[in-house]
Amino acid sequence: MPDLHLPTGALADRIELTGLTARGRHGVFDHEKAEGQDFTVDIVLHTTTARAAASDDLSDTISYADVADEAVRLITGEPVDLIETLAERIAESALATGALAVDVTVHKPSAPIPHTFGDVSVSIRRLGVLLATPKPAAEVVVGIGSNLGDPVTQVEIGAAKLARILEYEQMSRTRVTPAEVAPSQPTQPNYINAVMIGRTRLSPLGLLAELQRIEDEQGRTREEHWGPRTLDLDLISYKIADREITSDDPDLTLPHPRAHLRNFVMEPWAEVDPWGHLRGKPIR
Ligand code: PH2
Ligand code: MG
Ligand code: MG
Repeated sequence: MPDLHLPTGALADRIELTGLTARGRHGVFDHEKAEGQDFTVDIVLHTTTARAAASDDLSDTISYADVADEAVRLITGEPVDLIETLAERIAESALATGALAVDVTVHKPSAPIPHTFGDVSVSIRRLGVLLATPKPAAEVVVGIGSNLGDPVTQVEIGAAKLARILEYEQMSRTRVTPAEVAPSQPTQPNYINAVMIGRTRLSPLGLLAELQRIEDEQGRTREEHWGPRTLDLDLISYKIADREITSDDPDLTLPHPRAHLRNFVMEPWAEVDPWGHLRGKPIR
C-alpha cells in the first residue's frame, strides 16, 4: 500500500482470492470477441477481520464467494477491448463490499502476442472512501472533550492543534458539562466540551490518525472505555459535497453513533453551524 498515515491496526488484514479463472471475450481483435479465451483474476481485499474473528459470523466480514461471483459475472459478461477496463470494473465491484481498498490483477495468458511469453497482466489498486482523498475537500465536525489534568488547558491546546489540520475552521465556545457515564460506572469529574467544524483534504482514516496523534501528544491513555480522559477528539461527521459518509468499520463508525443523543455535542455544533445536518435531520 502507499505509505498512508493510518490508525494503528488499519490495513493490517487482507482477504486474498487468486487464480479465479473464467472464459471471456475481451480483446481488441475480432477473433478474440468471436472465440473467447481464459482470463485469470487475483483480488486482494484490504479490510479488518478482527470483528468476524471474534463473532465467527459471516455477516461480520466480506464473503469471498460473493466477490468471486461478481468477478466471474464481469469476466464472462459484456466484452471490452482492454484488460484495464475489466480490472477497473472488478475493482469497483469489490470495493462495493465495503473493503478499505482493493488490489486487482487481470491475467490474459493466451493474449494474441506472436512471441513466446509466460503471461501478461494489469494490476491496479483502488481506495475506498475511508482512505481516498476527498474531492472537493470534506466538511468535518470534531467533538472536543476533557475531564482530566487541567481540562480547560487541554481543550485549548487540543483546539489549537486541530486548527492546524483543518481549514476554514470555526470553534464553538467551551462549556462545562456533567460527565455522562455508563450506568455501572462511578461518577467522574465534569467535562469541558466544545466542537470545531472545518474542511480537510485528509481521508476519514487519515483524519482519525491525526486526531489520535494529538490525543496521544496530550498524554491520552486508553485503559477504560468511557474512562476519564485528558483529551478526547471525536470525529462526529464527515461530508463530501453535502453527502454524509457512513461507515461501520471497526476503526471508525460514521457518523458518530451517539453524537445525536449528546447535548454536549449537538449544542456547540449548532452554535457554529446553525444549518448543520446529521443523519438527514437538521441539528436544531
Ligand atoms: N465523553 C465521553 C463520556 N461522557 N460526558 C460529557 N459530559 N462529555 C464528554 O465529552 C463525554 C462524556 C466519552 O468520550
Ligand atoms: Mg468521546
Ligand atoms: Mg473518542
